[in-house]
Amino acid sequence: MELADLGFDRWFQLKREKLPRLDCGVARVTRVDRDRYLVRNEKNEVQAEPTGKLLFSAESGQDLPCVGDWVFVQYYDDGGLAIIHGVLPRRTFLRRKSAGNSVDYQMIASNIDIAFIMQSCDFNFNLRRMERYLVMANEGQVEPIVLLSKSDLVNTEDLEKRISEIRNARINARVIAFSNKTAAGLEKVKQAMEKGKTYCLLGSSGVGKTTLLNHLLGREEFETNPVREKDGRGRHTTARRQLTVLESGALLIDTPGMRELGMIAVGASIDDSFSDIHELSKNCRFNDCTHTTEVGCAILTAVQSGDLSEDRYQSYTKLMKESEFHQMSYVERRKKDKQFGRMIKKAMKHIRKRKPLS
Ligand SMILES: Nc1nc2c(ncn2[C@@H]2O[C@H](COP(=O)(O)OP(=O)(O)OP(=O)(O)O)[C@@H](O)[C@H]2O)c(=O)[nH]1
Ligand SMILES: [Mg+2]
Ligand SMILES: [Zn+2]
Repeated sequence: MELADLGFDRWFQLKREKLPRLDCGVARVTRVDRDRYLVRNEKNEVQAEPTGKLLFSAESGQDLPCVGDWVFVQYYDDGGLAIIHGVLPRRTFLRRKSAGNSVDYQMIASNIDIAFIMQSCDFNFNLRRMERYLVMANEGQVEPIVLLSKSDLVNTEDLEKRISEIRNARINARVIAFSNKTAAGLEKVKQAMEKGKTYCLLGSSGVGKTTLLNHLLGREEFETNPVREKDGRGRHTTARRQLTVLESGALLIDTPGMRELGMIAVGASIDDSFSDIHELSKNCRFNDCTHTTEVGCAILTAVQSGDLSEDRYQSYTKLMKESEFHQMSYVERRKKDKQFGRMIKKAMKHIRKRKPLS
């Protein structure tokens, strides 16, 4: 295997040449398990550890290696152990807001050519969620393809309805419906993948990401589990992100199903995902229009006249609000939280006064 088969192309070659690390080889991170890594080189996959310097100089999680990264390595133990000295620049990335209080990002994967945003045709189908994943891909310069899995669970009519809902929401990404069960559409998924290119599976737990990976591998290598019967939710079977080389030569990263998408991007990429709304906003009377109450707001006018669907308007404002919230510092957030808490308290008092609890 050559590094090119793992996705190392001219772009990375040029980056490498600019960095004076003649004493190091390069390898690709295929798996991260806390501070233990697996990297793959021309010959094999080996355990790897970052240097203390790399660990301590990292200002945030984003500075540490993630799945898909190209890293500078030195080998020990006859090539059985790799020490990671640094991360090559990332061409593209997928990241989300970290859980908890700090204003920080968690890397999901890097150097991805196409993100497969997967939703199953049954309970999991949700346009708002889809939009969030699209924003995430967009922010990291990753091309998205929407995969609708479990097409065997709905009839043709319902499937078409889902697809037209996606189109009505002005989502222009390519959509492929498929079934792991009947293999319908699977050929299209395969055709969308090229040798040496990297793909990442994203989506809720239980939508069938790992089942698809096994299918493309032609063997049941990775664990899958049935969804819960009562609500169709998955059981969070996959615990780690992992890059696998498929028979076809394409590279596929499977990820654990995400609980919620706390990831919110910067305004610019929201505008990209809502380009129709962004266009409208240029006609608002005020430059700093918040598109919520202003007179002369072109977006509100479009909603009123029915040119813009109310649903789409709402998901836009919701995303904007969250994005503003996430970009605030921790202190600002606490303040806002408190203000919000006070507001609720006041409102509750008011309600109780008018309608005494019995
Ligand atoms: N009917 C039907 N079931 C499917 C299909 N694809 C996957 N499943 C089933 O859905 C369940 C969950 O599949 P997984 O592949 O484990 O889901 P996952 O997305 O990897 O979930 P996490 O690893 O938890 O994120 C398994 O029981 C699969 O057999 C499909 O196309 N149709
Ligand atoms: Mg899985
Ligand atoms: Zn406006």
